[in-house]
Amino acid sequence: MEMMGLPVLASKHGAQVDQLILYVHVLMIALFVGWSAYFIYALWRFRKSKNPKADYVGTTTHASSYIEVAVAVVEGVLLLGFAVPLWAASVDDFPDPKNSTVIRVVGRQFNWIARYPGTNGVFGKQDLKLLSGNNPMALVAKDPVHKAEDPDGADDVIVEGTSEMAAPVEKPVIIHLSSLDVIHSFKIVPLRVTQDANPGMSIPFHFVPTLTNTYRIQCSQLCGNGHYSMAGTFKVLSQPDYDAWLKSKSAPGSAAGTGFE
Ligand SMILES: [Cu+2]
Repeated sequence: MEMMGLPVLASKHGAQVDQLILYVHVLMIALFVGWSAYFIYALWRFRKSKNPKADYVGTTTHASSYIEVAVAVVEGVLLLGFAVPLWAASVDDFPDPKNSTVIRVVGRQFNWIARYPGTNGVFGKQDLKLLSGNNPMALVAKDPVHKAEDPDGADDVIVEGTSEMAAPVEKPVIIHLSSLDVIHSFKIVPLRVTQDANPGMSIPFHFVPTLTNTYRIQCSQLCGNGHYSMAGTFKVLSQPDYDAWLKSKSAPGSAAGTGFE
């Protein structure tokens, strides 16, 4: 893949994505070279000096039909043999949430908010009526009046304002993605993930990060005049580093706590 100049690959399914990109490029190169050669041949073969009078019968060979069929077969193989299985695995074969890092992510103009279920592993309840600037996740447990109704949400970790997220390496990550305002798109190139964030919808997607590093989250839908600044960081850490990271975000007085109490 290095010859294609693709960015570093840091997720399990990403190899299949890169493979498909390579195959599609090989087909496109073959078509480009083939059609270009035919174009030049036609310019020479049907030049005016040798063909002063138009031939109304034209060519009688079926070579072009066979080539068209061959191209369609190759395209069919790419679609049915590679693209569809990859897509099916992305939308159907979800890892067990119990063995995954589950994150709820909300995009808004112009940053990302992330919520982790906290030490009990259970996400707190949400109630749209409680949505406000101070409670962008509409959490029951973060509302001063209703907080006693949902003890599960009390330990939820919310990272807001820094667009920072993290997950342990070699463990599946499931992200439930939504938006507070317009359509955004959550993209991390080295992890080969891109998913639109739609207001009113929660869309899950999954991946397994394979390389510890800090990656850039970018918004890949033009979502307003601050779109360029809608970047975040996604840290892939060792399990102990991740545990420490999550703890630092849940500590009182950390960035995660601001605006709710
Ligand atoms: Cu955006």
